[in-house]
Amino acid sequence: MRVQVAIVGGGPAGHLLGQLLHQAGIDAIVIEQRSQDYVLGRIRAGVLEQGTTDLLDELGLGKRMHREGLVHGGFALNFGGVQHRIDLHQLTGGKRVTVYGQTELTRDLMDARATLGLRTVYEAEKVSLHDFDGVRPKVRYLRQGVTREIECDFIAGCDGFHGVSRASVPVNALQTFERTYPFGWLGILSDTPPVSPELVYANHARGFALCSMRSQTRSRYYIQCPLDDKSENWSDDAFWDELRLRLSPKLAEKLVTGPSIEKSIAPLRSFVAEPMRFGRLFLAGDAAHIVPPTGAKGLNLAASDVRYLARALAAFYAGSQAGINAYSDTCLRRVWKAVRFSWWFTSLMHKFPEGGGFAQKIQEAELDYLVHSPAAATSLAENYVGLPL
Ligand code: RFL
Ligand code: PHB
Repeated sequence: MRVQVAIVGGGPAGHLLGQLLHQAGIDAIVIEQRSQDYVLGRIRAGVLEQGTTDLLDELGLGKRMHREGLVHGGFALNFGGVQHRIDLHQLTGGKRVTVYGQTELTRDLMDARATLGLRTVYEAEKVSLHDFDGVRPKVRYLRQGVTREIECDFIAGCDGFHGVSRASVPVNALQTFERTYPFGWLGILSDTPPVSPELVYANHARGFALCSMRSQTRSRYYIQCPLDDKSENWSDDAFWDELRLRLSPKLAEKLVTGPSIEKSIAPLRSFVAEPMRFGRLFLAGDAAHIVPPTGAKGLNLAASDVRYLARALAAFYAGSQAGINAYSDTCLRRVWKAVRFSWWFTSLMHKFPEGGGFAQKIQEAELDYLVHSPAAATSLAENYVGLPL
């Protein structure tokens, strides 16, 4: 089989790119190693920047998001027993974020792909990438015992942090930058009303906590936990008790608890691979970079990467190589700013085992500065809603 672009990975990056390429009249196939249900079963991001919601609108896929998503003009910082609101809308001249789960966004993209009759291969095994240093790259995979080969002009590596795309680039052609953090996030999903109408990020001597949501009746909560912890070690009651301890008493009082419908631990990491292009292979989304979830940037970065990539490929087919040549540098300028912000917000909000009293005092001073200095709050707000594309 022959296509113009083979997209490896059917997460949000791969599916968004598929839709953008279709809109540009470029023929693509999505090759995903898991089943559709498995991909939709992963509970991940919740907050979309305006640039991401605009992208969905440009694709004509924003209808359900506008109906069911929750538009937020602010969020809260909870520390020292008190809650402070960061007014995103006012501080950024009218910008907002939308709470709409990654699962829902991916479902909308999958449905659109199916309706348009665009090709997606699920449960592709042993996916491998070939000849992308030349002009006729190939992707091979095994499906139902048969090996298939797809010949293409370009490969888009949208297969996440553990995928095969980045791993296929010769090691000496990539430079990687990494920071791991000495803790993880234990997350819980429950069919209970959110404790607050807007997200709450809490800094507490016992560790970070985040109150988020998926709808008016479904909540998503996280607490910082040790890296070697296991979700099985946490009963629902133990989770709720610990969360309550990390929130101001007034907020803790309002917490409605119930059985968890999902509970899992995610490690935190900052990682960037440079450049994001090798020959005719382009890396996009988590395949190229990871940020800790504190700034809610990962999915949004994946969306901005594929937006640049789709434009670059459209320009290529219209006769210009300028876009594909600039792809990596253009993405990385934005990526590094999000990496910086996510690292900074993570450092500000978490308890670091090695930090001690000094680190705690510095965090308290910075939080106090943030909520009393419009200049500091504006910097936080403009990064949170998303830097310009
Ligand atoms: P994904 O979502 O990992 O999708 C990659 C897809 O590739 C498939 N794959 C392969 N396919 C073929 N062959 C192979 N060899 C393959 N290997 C892997 C995988 O099965 C998968 O389907 O990457 P993508 O598309 O780049 O999307 C990135 C986002 O998923 C990620 O950045 C966000 O979820 C990060 N994130 C958040 N981002 C936000 O913007 N806002 C948030 O509020 C937010 N919260 C979060 C998050 C991530 C979290 N976790 C669990 C890491 C909260 C959490 C807890
Ligand atoms: C989420 O709802 O899953 C979520 C929200 C904000 C974050 C991270 C995760 O910063």
